[in-house]
Amino acid sequence: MASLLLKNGRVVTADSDSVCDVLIEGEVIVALGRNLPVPADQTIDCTGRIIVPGGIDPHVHLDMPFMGTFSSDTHETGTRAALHGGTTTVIDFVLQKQGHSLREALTEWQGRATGTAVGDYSFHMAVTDFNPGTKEEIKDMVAEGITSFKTFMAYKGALMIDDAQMVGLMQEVKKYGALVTAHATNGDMIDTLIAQHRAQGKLSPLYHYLSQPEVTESEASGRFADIANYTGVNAYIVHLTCEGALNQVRRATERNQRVFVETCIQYLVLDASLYNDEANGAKYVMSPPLRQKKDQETLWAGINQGLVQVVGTDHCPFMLAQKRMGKDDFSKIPNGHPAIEHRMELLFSEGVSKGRISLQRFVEVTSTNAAKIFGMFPRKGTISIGADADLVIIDPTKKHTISAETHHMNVDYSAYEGWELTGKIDTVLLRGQVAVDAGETKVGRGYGQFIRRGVTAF
Ligand code: DUC
Ligand code: ZN
Ligand code: ZN
Ligand code: ZN
Repeated sequence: MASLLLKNGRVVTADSDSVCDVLIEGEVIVALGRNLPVPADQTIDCTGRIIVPGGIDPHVHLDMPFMGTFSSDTHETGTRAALHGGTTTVIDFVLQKQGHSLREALTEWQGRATGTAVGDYSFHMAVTDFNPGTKEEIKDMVAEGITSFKTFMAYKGALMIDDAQMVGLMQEVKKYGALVTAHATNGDMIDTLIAQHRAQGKLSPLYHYLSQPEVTESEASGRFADIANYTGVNAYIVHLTCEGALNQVRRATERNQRVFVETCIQYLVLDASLYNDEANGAKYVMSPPLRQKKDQETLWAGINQGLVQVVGTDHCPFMLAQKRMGKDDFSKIPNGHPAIEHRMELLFSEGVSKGRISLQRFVEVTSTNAAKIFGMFPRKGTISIGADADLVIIDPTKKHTISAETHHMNVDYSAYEGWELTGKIDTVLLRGQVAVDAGETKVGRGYGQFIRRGVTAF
């Protein structure tokens, strides 16, 4: 079996931080320690560099049918771009079609990802039509290693479920110790505001933002937490963006409930002033929309308070030509923004390098917490003997600039064009293989494996 030795790096996990060597045999880590006296087939000198667990992005939409088109990254291009940014595992969303079974949807998504993904992947099952047939299928999905069930409280007519379905789904999912996640925004209220703005001829991207005020998210977040508390199911709010919503989670903790919270990198570093630029606003049309500076401060604080456990991306890229579908009407702009490649470097630069979060928090929110919440720990999410050798080697002082000219995502703009970052990912290992080195991809189409998950152990 091929062996690989990482010499003398600063190895950081959620609960340790020390300079040591990491020995890998085949796909897994077999030894950790100072000056390991082993001859290996290959050695990488990591002196002066940081080694963290491979990133896990639990919120990506690859090749997803949405708003009359498909997100532009496939499982191949999206997972390859993820690897370039240190994310070795992604969790993508399978969407049940209303009136159809979960199994049908899963088969369709397996057809897209199997043999094409470059990085490791798993699936959440988005339940868009909870009926007696779906209820029977929950157990079946858990047996497939799909242990998280996504709900949309918005996008009525396509994805949204109502509260009656939410209660039923939670009661069923709880039986298996699995997790219910939510896009927690009030779909009826948003649809009303969209209709009002359109009727008034208010059609620019700014009105996307103004159709989803903070209350639409805080109300739904509170409602989701309340129903989850009643049913006792493990609950997780995806892409939480704002102070009002986080305060609903804070309120839930006062009755000793735990609601997991994910935010996404864009909500930490971008704000709603971008919607004032009519020409470029569509690039930032996503749901929920970007918020205010005060919300960014709330989210950074939430990370440090342990209330926000995960930083994902909601990666859902669309080409500029797709974004132009909504050039005369914000409600027709496909919602989503590209970030799968830059989540870790952006968080490292804006968070760790700028002193907002510690390196260990960085590891927790980019990898370890997602591994625990989504049932992949300790195979994924840490650096320990027996774990998959998914490792990221970072030069903490190297500077580089983000550009669509050099990124690997299949999208013709960058939401972060020209941003200069401090800290660069030099090398990425996935299951013991050098997957990316010095900007080159070293593993091919189909290297990525489906990761069968267990239940939450956090
Ligand atoms: N929000 C987005 O911006 N895109 C995909 C789905 C979603 O909820
Ligand atoms: Zn069918
Ligand atoms: Zn969403
Ligand atoms: Zn999403």
